[in-house]
Amino acid sequence: MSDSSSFCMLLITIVLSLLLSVPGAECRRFRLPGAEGRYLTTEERWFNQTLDHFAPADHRQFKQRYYEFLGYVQDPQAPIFLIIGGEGTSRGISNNYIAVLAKKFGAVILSLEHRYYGKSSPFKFHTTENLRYLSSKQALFDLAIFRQYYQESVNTRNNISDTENPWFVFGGSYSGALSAWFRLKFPHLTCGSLASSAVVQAVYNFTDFDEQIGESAGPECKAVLQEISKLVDEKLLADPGAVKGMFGASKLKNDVDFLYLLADAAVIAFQYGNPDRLCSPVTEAKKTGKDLLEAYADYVKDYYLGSFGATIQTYDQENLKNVSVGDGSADRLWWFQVCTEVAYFQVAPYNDSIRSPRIDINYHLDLCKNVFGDGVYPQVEMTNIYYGGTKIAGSRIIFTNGSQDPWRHASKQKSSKNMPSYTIKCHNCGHCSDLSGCPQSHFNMKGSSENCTSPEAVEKVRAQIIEHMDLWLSQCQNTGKRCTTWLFMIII
Ligand SMILES: *[C@@H]1O[C@H](CO)[C@@H](O)[C@H](O)[C@H]1NC(C)=O
Ligand SMILES: *[C@@H]1O[C@H](CO)[C@@H](O)[C@H](O)[C@H]1NC(C)=O
Ligand SMILES: *[C@@H]1O[C@H](CO)[C@@H](O)[C@H](O)[C@H]1NC(C)=O
Ligand SMILES: *[C@@H]1O[C@H](CO)[C@@H](O)[C@H](O)[C@H]1NC(C)=O
Ligand SMILES: *[C@@H]1O[C@H](CO)[C@@H](O)[C@H](O)[C@H]1NC(C)=O
Ligand SMILES: *[C@@H]1O[C@H](CO)[C@@H](O)[C@H](O)[C@H]1NC(C)=O
Ligand SMILES: CC(=O)N[C@H]1CO[C@H](CO)[C@@H](O)[C@@H]1O
Repeated sequence: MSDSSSFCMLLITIVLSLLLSVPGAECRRFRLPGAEGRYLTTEERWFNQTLDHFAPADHRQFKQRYYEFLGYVQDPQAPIFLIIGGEGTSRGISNNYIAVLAKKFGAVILSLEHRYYGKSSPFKFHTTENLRYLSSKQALFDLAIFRQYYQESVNTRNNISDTENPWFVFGGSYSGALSAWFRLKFPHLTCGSLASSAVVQAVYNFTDFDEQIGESAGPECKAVLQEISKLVDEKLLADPGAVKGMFGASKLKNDVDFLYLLADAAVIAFQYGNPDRLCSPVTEAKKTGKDLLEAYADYVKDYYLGSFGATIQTYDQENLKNVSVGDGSADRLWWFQVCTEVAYFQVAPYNDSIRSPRIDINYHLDLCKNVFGDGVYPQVEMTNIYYGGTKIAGSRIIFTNGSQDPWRHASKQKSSKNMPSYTIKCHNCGHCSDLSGCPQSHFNMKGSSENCTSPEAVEKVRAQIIEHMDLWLSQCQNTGKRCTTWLFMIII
């Protein structure tokens, strides 16, 4: 780097740190409560997308939804931030930490809904046959085609050709993996990637998941959770109706569906940064000799099924068989991706598990078969061969993970050349805390870290994200122009 460009970088860095305020991608495995008014835009736009990118003779298309926000743009050469939609409905561009970054870099923000989810479904019915174009590979190609289309339309608008804006892609969780994979498979189409809590490693037998819950809970809470699990297992054998009734889950015919609900209810406290909401009442009940099952049932009903917004149907295999397209479709769609590509089967470890040992590999395989039919099986090895798993050979990808998040064991947790990895360590740092704060929520405007037990831990990683983005974007910018633009912006 020349002296003048270092000086330029220094100036930019100073200005950026002055402009710094605080923290989002869709980063969720479960529905979060509605968040009206928390979006930069919810104005829908549509794009004609190819249904099957791998069959040149098939010209079928479908309408894919996207969002566009231009409110921070000052310059036609502005970076373009593409937020990758994940396994849920995409309702707009959230006002999370990505918005903060976009403002800082004067970027265009785009967000493309994932095929099949929300309003971007190619079909009226999600039969197994119709789901065959639902895969991460097709989704990455969607992003590439969309990116080309948008760049061309920008050039047409500006009456220029042969110019490319620097693109940067973002995602969290599954879409965090897509963000890393997009940079890997289409490096010429994006300058860099932020892959927050990115589950890049497909895992068949995901025992680390339950083990992390134990670690995040700490020995005291873990022991109580284990005791609760044993009690539920015993009661389930003696009187399944009674114990399901306690949790308001009588609808669940399959006992293990019910056990999965109870396991997830505990997971979510740690994944989304609310550990004390679970551990305080159950350890208190243990100390005071109160009924442990009742204490847990209260937590599940008040918090998990209550304010958090999870539903019983999500766990009901009968409901997962419903092929109608509707609000609940995401559950079936995500299970299809799980059952074909990535597994992440959250099984009980052989020893010392928190969840019931009845949640095993066979439960998952039976679910895949029951819900989608014979022959649906996760091609975990193929997925890891195709993308590289944690040995992904990409560049300019930032990986972040939250210390308490069980999903981090499917992420890349070690830095390597040109792919820095950061762990945000704090008592309630979970899934995508870098983008959405703690407890992780769309309600944290600009991704505020104020309620993280260590906001400094979050801000430190954010400062590192900015440093990498700044360097990479400047490397991708057409020579020289950028610094002038920034200086110009400082003056005004
Ligand atoms: C998308 O396709 C439809 C039907 O073929 C067509 O009417 C529409 O103009 C297309 N939209 C765009 C943006 O190309
Ligand atoms: C675009 O550029 C062409 C060629 O330079 C010129 O003739 C035309 O008027 C321009 N159009 C607009 C809208 O600027
Ligand atoms: C799953 O992994 C655990 C721990 O690594 C191991 O004990 C168990 O045998 C594995 N189960 C299967 C079905 O591969
Ligand atoms: C299937 O899903 C649709 C759309 O969400 C819903 O209207 C319908 O009631 C469901 N069918 C059953 C049997 O639950
Ligand atoms: C099972 O877990 C307990 C508690 O962590 C440990 O003390 C014990 O050694 C483990 N047993 C085996 C066979 O790994
Ligand atoms: C942090 O917690 C306080 C107290 O519960 C609450 O009033 C505030 O809105 C929270 N901040 C964020 C960003 O969620
Ligand atoms: C880059 C980084 O800090 N990675 C850490 C992620 O978490 C694992 C498990 O705690 C650590 O071993 C890594 O060092």
